[in-house]
Amino acid sequence: MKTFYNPDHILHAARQEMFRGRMVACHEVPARFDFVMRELERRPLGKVLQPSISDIELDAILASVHSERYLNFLEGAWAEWVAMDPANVERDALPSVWPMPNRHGFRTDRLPENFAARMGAFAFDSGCPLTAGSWTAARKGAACAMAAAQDVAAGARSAFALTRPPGHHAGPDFFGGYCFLNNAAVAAQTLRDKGVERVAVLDVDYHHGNGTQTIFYERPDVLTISIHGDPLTEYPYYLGHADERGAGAGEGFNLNLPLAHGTGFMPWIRALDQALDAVHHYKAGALVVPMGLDTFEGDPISGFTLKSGDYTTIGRRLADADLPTVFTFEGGYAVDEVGVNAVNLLAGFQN
Ligand code: SP5
Ligand code: ZN
Repeated sequence: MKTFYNPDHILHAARQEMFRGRMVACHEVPARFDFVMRELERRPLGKVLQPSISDIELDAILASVHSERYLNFLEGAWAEWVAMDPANVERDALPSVWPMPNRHGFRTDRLPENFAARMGAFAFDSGCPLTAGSWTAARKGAACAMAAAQDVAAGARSAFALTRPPGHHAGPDFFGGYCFLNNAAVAAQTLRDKGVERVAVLDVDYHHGNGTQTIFYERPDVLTISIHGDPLTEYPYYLGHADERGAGAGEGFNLNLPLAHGTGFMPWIRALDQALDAVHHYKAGALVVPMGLDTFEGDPISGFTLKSGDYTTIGRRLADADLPTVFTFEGGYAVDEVGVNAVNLLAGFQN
C-alpha cells in the first residue's frame, strides 16, 4: 500500500494542554509521526509520497464534512488570537468558556466578538491547543486522507494517510481531542463522491470517534462504528454509548462498542469481529479505519492492554473483510512504540 504523508505536520507542535486544572505537556507530539515514518523505512509497505490535491478539490471536500462557518473560524483563528494580544504569539490558544446547551438548545446565530470566548462555540475541550500552524498542518493532512481515498477508489487495495494532528474527534463544526479536521470523514466522503454507495468507518482508536459519529449521524450512506473505552469513565465522556444508533435517515447506521477500562485483547478482538459482522451485513463497498494505537498496554493516557504483536492480528482480521481500505493515523501516545504498532497493523493487513 502507498503511504500519503504530510510533510507539514510539524507546523502543528503544541506546548501544553489543560488537564484537570493544570497545564501539562502535550501528548500529541511531532515525534509520533517520525517513529511511524522510521518504521515504514525499516519495513516498507510500498511507496511513501506526498499528496497532490488541488486547493479547489480540498476546499470542496472540507466543505462537505465541515460547516463553512467552522472552516472560516479555523482559518482565521490564529490571527484573531494574536490580534487580541501580541504576546499571544508565545501561547497556544485554548478555550475556557462554552455555550451551555439548555432545554431550548443554545444560540448559535450570535457569537461573541471576543475571540477567546468565541472559541468555545467551536470546541468541546480545553485539551486541544490551537497553534500558529494548526490550520495549515490540518489542511495538508486532510489532503493526505483525500489522496489515500482517491488511490483506493482508483483500484488500490489499501492506502495509508500518515498525518498529524489526528482527526476523528473533529466534528462538523467543532475541534477537540487534538483534532481539527476529520481526516477519516474526508476519506469516507471522497469514496462516496467517487461512486462507492456505502462506506463503513471502523474506528479502532481507544477514544470514541465522536467527531466522525456526529458528521454522519443522520446519514445511511456511511456506517460509523467505534470500539473504545466506555465513555462513563473514558474521554470524550459525553458521547460513545451503545444506545447511540443514528438518527433520522441514519437510524441504525451508527454502532458503538464501548469496553471497560482494563479490557485486554481477547474481548477487544471479539468486539472487532462484531464490528466486522456489521460491516458485512451493511454490504459496504469500502472501509475507512481511523487507526489509533492508544489501545496499547503502554499508552500513557489510555486503559486497554493490547500488546505490540496484537496489532498484526488486528491487521489480518481487517484484511479478511476483503474491502478496499483507507487507514488514517489517529491516536497513540506511547511514542517509542507507536511506529512499530502502526506498521504491525498495516503489515498484518497487507501480508
Ligand atoms: C486522537 C486522540 O487520541 N485524542 C485523545 C484526546 C485525549 N484528551 C484527554 C487527555 C487526557 C490527558 N491525561 C493526562 C494524564 C496524565 N497522567
Ligand atoms: Zn485516542
